[in-house]
Amino acid sequence: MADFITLSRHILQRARQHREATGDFTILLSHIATATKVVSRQVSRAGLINVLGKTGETNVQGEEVQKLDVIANDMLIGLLDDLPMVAALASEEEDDFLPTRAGRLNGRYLVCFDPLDGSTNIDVNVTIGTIFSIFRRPEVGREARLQDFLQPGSALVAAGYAVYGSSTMFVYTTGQAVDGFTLDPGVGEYLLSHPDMRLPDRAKCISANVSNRALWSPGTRAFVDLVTDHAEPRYKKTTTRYIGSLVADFHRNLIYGGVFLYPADSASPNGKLRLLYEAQPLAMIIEAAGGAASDGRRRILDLVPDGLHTRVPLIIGGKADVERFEACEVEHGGT
Ligand code: AHM
Ligand code: MG
Repeated sequence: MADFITLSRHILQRARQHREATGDFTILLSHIATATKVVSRQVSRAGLINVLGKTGETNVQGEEVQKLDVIANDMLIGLLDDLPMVAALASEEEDDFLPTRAGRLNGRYLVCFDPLDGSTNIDVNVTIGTIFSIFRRPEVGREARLQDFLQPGSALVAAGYAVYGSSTMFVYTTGQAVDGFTLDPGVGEYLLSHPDMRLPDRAKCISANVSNRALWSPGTRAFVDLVTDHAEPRYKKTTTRYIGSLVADFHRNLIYGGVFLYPADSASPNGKLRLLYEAQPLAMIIEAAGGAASDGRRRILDLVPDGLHTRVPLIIGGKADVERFEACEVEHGGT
């Protein structure tokens, strides 16, 4: 254990190897990681927060009982607001972006996050997570503008997530490799446990909400049928797994191999998931791990959001599977 690698040490090593050689970037990532540790602790007490919440509007300390996604959002904003290298934040929980207190004029970075992904699973003790991404902003010396956030995912400097499951893990990439860390609650540190995560080239899992089947395009139905019919060698042993927390479904598929889809459908022609907070960061990670991400026709990382909360269809996982999905849409018809 003498030479275990903590997340901070790892970030520093990676930052030295690549473009982001400043201490600023290391401090920023470390703060995001710290925020996820605090959220992890709150998540592990979720049942107690609910119990206390039911007894009244205030807890034993006399504080207002907040929903966990609000707590996570406030935690990230609170920790990042004080960093001079961060100019502004965009959160899935906020209507507008938030210039920071310390870095609004001269901060070089913009941070986007989904503070607690998988909100419907919070109250039932099922894995949830936090997703984040970091952009460099085009110009410093002025307050951030909406336009600064509307960049393609290919411009991301880093992306990652924390997943609050049987253990808490932190996974991130700066584009070259994807590394995973497990939180040792005794030490209070993320320790490197999954170095250089590569997506296995096998389709062990397919993840989709099949209750939307009637709304899917003929192409989406054809793809899901061909996978679950198990006729082709690649899909002989594929199994269906759907948690309903994107970050948890994604994490499992990254380790086992597979494809996740939340496609366009007749009720939601733009899909459900958000380009800025969910699709872009996970697309950066999957590509760095050897996989692919598409909206059904185009590479996710090439898409430019037209607003902070732009939604996008997402097909993400093995390259062969994402290409197959796209081919099915062409052959059988898209939305
Ligand atoms: P959230 O960010 O509010 O939690 O919503 C996004 C979630 C994803 O985590 C998940 O993949 C999807 O919504 C599940 O949607 P559905 O319940 O329609 O299957
Ligand atoms: Mg989400």
